[in-house]
Parts: sequence; structure tokens; C-alpha cells
Amino acid sequence: MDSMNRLLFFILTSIVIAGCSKPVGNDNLLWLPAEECEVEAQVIIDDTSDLQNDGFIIKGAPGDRVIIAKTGIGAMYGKYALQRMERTGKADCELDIREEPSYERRILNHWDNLDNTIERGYAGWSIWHWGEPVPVELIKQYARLNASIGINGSVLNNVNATPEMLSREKLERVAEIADIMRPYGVHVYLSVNFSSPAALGGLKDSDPLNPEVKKWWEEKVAEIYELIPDFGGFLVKANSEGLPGPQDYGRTHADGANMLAEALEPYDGIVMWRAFVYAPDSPDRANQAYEEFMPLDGKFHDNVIIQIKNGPVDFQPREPFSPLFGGMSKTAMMVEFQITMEYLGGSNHLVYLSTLFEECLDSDTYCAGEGSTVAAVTTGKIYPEPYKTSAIAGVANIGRDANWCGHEFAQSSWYCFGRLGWDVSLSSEEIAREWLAQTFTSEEKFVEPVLDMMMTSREAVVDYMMPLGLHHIFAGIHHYGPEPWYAPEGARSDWLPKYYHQAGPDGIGFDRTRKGSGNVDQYHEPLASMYNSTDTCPEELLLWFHHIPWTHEMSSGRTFWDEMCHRYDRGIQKAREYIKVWDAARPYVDAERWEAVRAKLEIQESDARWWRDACVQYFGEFSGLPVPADVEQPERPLEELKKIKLNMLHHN
Ligand code: BDP
Repeated sequence: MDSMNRLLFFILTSIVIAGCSKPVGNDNLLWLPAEECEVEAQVIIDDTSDLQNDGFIIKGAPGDRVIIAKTGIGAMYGKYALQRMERTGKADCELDIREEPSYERRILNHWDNLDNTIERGYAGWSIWHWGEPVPVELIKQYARLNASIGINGSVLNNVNATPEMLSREKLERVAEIADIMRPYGVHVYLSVNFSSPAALGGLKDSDPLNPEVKKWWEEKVAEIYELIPDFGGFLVKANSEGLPGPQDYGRTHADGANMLAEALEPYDGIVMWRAFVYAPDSPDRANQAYEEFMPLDGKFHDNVIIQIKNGPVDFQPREPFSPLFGGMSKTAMMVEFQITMEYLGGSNHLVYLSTLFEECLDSDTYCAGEGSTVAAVTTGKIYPEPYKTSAIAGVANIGRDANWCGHEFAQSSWYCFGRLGWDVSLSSEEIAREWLAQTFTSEEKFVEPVLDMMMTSREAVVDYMMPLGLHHIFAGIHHYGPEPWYAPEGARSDWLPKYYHQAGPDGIGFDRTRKGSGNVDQYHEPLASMYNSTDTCPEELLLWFHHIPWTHEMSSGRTFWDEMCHRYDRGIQKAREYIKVWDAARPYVDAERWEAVRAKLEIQESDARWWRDACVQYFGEFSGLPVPADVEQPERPLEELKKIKLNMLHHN
């Protein structure tokens, strides 16, 4: 199938598969814990214990083992932990374990719409089945999967929220879902549209300082808690990508967030206020969140958490961490990761996201000296005062597909999100080993090569899509394939058509140094100076921070241009190697799953070539240099690739 047809196929399958997928998740997801979670241990609930509510202790040898917890939910986590250890061969010895979660709230964000489509979803329709009978068993299974890996919250609907979500009818439905998930410790949250008072309540505006508006929210919140006493709170995308917000009335993000926080406060509800803000004509979109939010540091109520995407632009295959994490010291912040692979090949590419998540969480912000990692900041270790609660969010990759996530291996990214939210110190390798053992087998001959494939997969996708700090050269609408020539609507005309890569005869890359947009200075030293100089900037981020001449000498001794071509080639070779790894894994995997993964790996390899063909030929027009002879040459003419134009179901 050529790329054009394959891409059409990809789009159609996201519709067709959704239409014919099995109503209940299937047994292919073998990390699925047993229904009753029977483990060999005595369970003691001791409400006087000094454990946190979700924490547990496991003690003793097989046959004489005890799980101690403060709450029933804590005991459940203890049982799942023991079951995981039994399944991964770690429970045959004397145990003495005490675990408490790194983050108090570990939350999936579903970008699900009320018509059951999912924004940036690649695994079929929404599992909530809006407007259809409640799929009780499916939701139970979903909640159990989450509970087994420590996830304790779900935002049910899209951040691009419709006011209708808060209608009585929908809230009653949300309450039914909450009832099903409650025994598994999974709380529901909702995304809200800031204009709801006007759009749903018929008020003349939704100004956060208007007493009528405040009253409307207070009454709405009271109604919600009457239906759902353990409701978690609101997620808000405001004044972002055309959505309404407090700035429409000359108010600040803090005015908006605090008004909602006051309504939620009597019930211990929280507001997760997103920092994903940018203007299409911004001279540097990467600067904007910091510029808008830093002046508001310390002005938010203590039940507001600012939800910040891991990178300053948008879930790219690689970005530096958002400088806001090192910036605010008087405001609670949480990381938002994207588990769904909007910018990483949909559900067609095998990319284990744990290494990406880990890279961000382990990044040192230096906000209070060395060791002030993003994880340390967001768990409240650096500035405990604002952290009345701590949280982490992941945009879900879950849909109604029989295997839940569209790709068997995409399940591992859901799994690792939960495990890292529970214990931020776990390594990606440890988590992958656990997942492989529970999902496939612990046979060494299978595990070692497949583990290596998972662990290198994120770097491979960076290589064949956007090596060396390149970013956002995706097709403008669907974000699936390459379109470095894309001209975003509304952007400043003098920046078109190459806002993010800035390629020209003189070189390539976005100058964010002190001579450019100054973004480097949103970071603390020693990062600011390190990023500012081409001598010290890590090569992985070179084009993120610098405009580099095509002939710039790289650490490999090659010119930048040659190095870039080599990286694309390296990515393709990796994608090819994965096919071989999977072929050798055949004896260990059932035919159905083996074939499904095999078919996707072929798509991945062909997409890798598509990326290379588009990027090296397009950038070659600026560099004027030939693709080096020691790498594979592009196959399809650029003009042909430029004709690939597709619209997905999404709003932008
Ligand atoms: C962008 C997505 C868009 C989302 C937006 C967001 O393309 O669909 O609505 O992020 O996070 O990456 O709000």
C-alpha cells in the first residue's frame, strides 16, 4: 500500500474499527488483574496507621504474609502490588515493603466528546458510550485496570469542553459512571467550559467577578456534589485555542481559577487550570505560558493546580521541560503528559513513552539548586507550602477498540503512566519488564530483545521524525505525517511557512538564545547559559534553541546537514530492526497479537521512510547539499509527498 492509501486507511480504520469493536475490553490485555484480586495474605485495615490513605505495607514470607493499610483502597493497592509481584516472580521471598504514592492524584484525561468521538484518539469511540446504555462491565474493567497501576482519577471529557457537559442529564450519567468506578478508588473529574454560565445558564456573561456568575457556579457545584459526593474537581482550558476564559472580560487566569476554586472548596474539590496558552502570531510560542503565568505566581487559591504540558510547545517527540516548572514557587503545578500519540504516529507506531515521561520528570530545573527536578517540584518536595495536594495527568490513549489502545504496545504507555504516578522513582526499564512479564511472558529470549525495542523506541521516532531538536513539522491538521512546508492559519506572514524550523539558505532551527527569542532565560542557571551556546547545548535540543548553519561541525565530525541525514537513516534502520526482533519473538506470542503488531511495525517502517523522504528533500532545497552517499537515498519525489492532504475529525 502506498503512503497515500495507507494514510487513508489509517483514517478510515479509526472510524471503522471503532464501529465494529467488541463492546467489552478483551483478554488480550494480560496485565489485567484478577477480578477479586485474590492474593495469599491476611489483610488488616488499621485506621490509626500513620500511612497515607492510599499507602500499604506488605510483610512476611509466602504463607505467612500480611498487608496493612489505613483504608480499604490502600488495602486494594497492596493486593494489586502483591499480585504484580507474584506474577513477575518477585514474591517468593520474605517481603518488607512500605509504599505510598508519589502523587496524591494520578489522573487520566480523556479527550472524549459527547458524540463519542475522541479528540486525538486512535483507538475507536469513547468507552463512556454517551447517549447509549451504560457499559457497566467495560467501565468496571477500565477502573480495575487503573486501580491495579495506581491511577485514581479520570477526567471524563475533552478539555475542549462543551457547556452541555454540565447539564442535569449529563451529570446524572457522570454519577452512574462514578458509582461504577468508586469501589476501585477512581474519582471522576470534569472538564468545564468557562462560558457555561452564559451558554447553559442563560446569564448575560460568564465574567468571573460577576456575582451572578459566581452564584451559578456555586449552585452547579452543589448539584454535582449532591450526585457525586466524592467528585474530584474541574479541569479548565481557558483562553486557549479560541476557547472562552476570564481574559474575555479583562480578568486574569487567577481570577477565573479562584472563582471556580471557591465554589469547589467546601467539598475539597480542586481546579486544574491549564497553562497551555499561545497566540498564533506570537514571536515565540514557547515563551508564552511562562510570560502569562509567572506574574500570577502566588495569586491562586490553594485548591488550584496549574496543569502544564511537559514541554513548552506541544507534546512533541522531544522538547525540553517547560520552564514554568522551575519558575513558579508559590503555586502548585502538575505535569500533563500525552499518552495518546498525537505526535508520535497515532496508534500505528510502537513507542514506549516511559522514557519520554522519565526524561521530563528527572529533568533538573535548578530552581532551588541542583536536584530540583520536575518530579521533586511537582511532588511538593522543593516548595511544600503551595502543595496542599499533588497531581499528575496523562491524556488517555483509551478507546473502544478490542485491545483498548489501538496498538498492543500502546498499552504499555498507559501502564507506565500509572506506575510512574505511583512511584516516580521507578525506572522505565523496570516498568517495561513488569509489563512484558504480565502481558506476554517472562521468557528471557523474548524479554531481552523486546525490552530493548521498547527502550530505544522513543529515540527511534525522534530520529526518523524530528532529530536534533527539530519540532512541530507535522502535517498541520492531523499531525500524523510530515509537512515541514505547512503554513499555520493566522500566523505572522513573515514567519511563513516555516515558523518552527526556520530553514533558509543560511541554516535551520529556531533561535531561542539571548540574541533570538530569549527563551533560554526562562531557565535557571546553569541551564540558561548551557542552552544559550552551541558549544554546550545538548545536540538533541540543538535546533530547539539555535539556528545552525548547514555546515556546522557536530560531535560526530560530520557537518550538521550530513548528521541530520544520518539521523533520519538511523531511525529507519531501527524501525527495520524492530521487524526482525518481532519476527524472532513469534514463538512467544499468540498469532492474533503477533500479526497485529507485525502489521503495525511495517507501517512504522514505511512511515519512517516517508518522513525521511519529505524532510531531507524539503530541507535539501535550503541547504543545497546532497544527501550523503553513505545513507539510503530518498525514494519518493517531494512533489508527490506534498500532495498528501488529509483532514481528520479534529477541530484543528
Ligand atoms: C493540541 C491538540 C488539540 C488539543 C490541544 C490541547 O492538537 O487537539 O485540544 O493540544 O491540549 O496538541 O488543548
